[in-house]
Amino acid sequence: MPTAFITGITGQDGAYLARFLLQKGYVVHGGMRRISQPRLARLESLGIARHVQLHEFDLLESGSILRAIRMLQPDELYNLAAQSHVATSWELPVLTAHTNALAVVEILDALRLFSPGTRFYQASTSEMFGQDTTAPQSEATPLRPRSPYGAAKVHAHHATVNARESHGLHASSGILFNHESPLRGAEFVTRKITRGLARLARGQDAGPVVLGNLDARRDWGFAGDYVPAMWRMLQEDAGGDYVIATGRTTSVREFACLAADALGFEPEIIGDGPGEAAVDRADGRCLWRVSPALCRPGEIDMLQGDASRAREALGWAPVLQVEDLALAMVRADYDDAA
Ligand code: NDP
Ligand code: GDR
Repeated sequence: MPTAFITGITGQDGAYLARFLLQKGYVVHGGMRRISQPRLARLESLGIARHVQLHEFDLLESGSILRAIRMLQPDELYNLAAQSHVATSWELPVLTAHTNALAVVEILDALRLFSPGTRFYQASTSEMFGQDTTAPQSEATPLRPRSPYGAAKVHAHHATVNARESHGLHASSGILFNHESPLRGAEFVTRKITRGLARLARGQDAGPVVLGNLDARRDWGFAGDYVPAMWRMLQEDAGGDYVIATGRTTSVREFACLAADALGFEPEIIGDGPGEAAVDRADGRCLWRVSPALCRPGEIDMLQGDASRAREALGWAPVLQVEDLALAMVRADYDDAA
């Protein structure tokens, strides 16, 4: 049976990828960092916590990386672990650079020395493109990151490409645009919206959802559609770089309206700029409002991906559209809020 090692297995993508690989017959190992209370909720919600082999692992500890690679020598290694919250990266730029860039260099070096036959996947991101790019963005679009998070991911992306070109490693960089699900971390904007509005719909005294830049546009897909693309990259004869995206772009405001509609609210936008809010036409309740404190020091106005290469070379295409995604997320949060 093929073996895979997933860093970040406790995260959104780690959980979906682990389930996908188990269904394909893999022995799945996962790296989990030591915290006061193990975070197995996502693996448990997919019913797979007891089917994966978990190892104590931290990207900030070189020995941990070396030990995992030497011991397991997996057929495939998916590096999904990261400090993944863009806004936090301005607060914790050094930790972000170490976790998202230097640790990847360490993984690649350990693979070169101790397990050169392992196929490697790096979780790259549309944040690498930054502002003022052409749209839609493809593998050929220049990288101009606009956050410490994006800059660290660019370093890791180039390290992955170099490992492939200099050392012949089977190393791929998946440039994934935003992808969400009911397992999305609560601090990311889609889940913040669906959770907050679901609580309001349940009549809980939750108050409006407080948001930052409502004009930002993102290409939002479903995480469950995106993890098979990671696997497909590693089944190719050689590593490569692939954009994974839906090709559609939606503003934060439009996503909030989709989620509100799905819950039976009738949102009406009032005010503008920092004074913008949305109220429910039915009962005048405030659904969301803006707080300038949540706007970022550097924003990317618009991301929209061109996944033509993945479609042609990997036969990959997304299934869920943003409307289905918003509906699935509010349904799950509405049930949770019961
Ligand atoms: P999550 O935030 O849900 O998961 C991140 C994972 O990384 C968690 O398992 C977390 O562990 C782990 N982790 C963080 N720091 C360390 C560390 N020092 N050592 C070991 N593990 C660590 O992210 P996603 O699942 O959404 O994203 C997966 C990857 O894809 C990330 O690299 C992200 O940057 C990238 N990406 C995500 C996109 C998206 O839209 N979701 C789009 C493009 C790229 P713990 O549970 O202990 O916190
Ligand atoms: P992003 O996702 O930064 O694109 O990174 P996030 O959901 O955090 O923000 C998306 C857009 O929404 C705007 N926004 C808010 N964001 C948050 N988190 N909270 C708010 O209240 C809020 N209000 C408005 C943001 O300014 C931004 O424009 C995600 C992560 O998964 C990364 O790891 C990944 O690399 C990229 O997607 C692609």
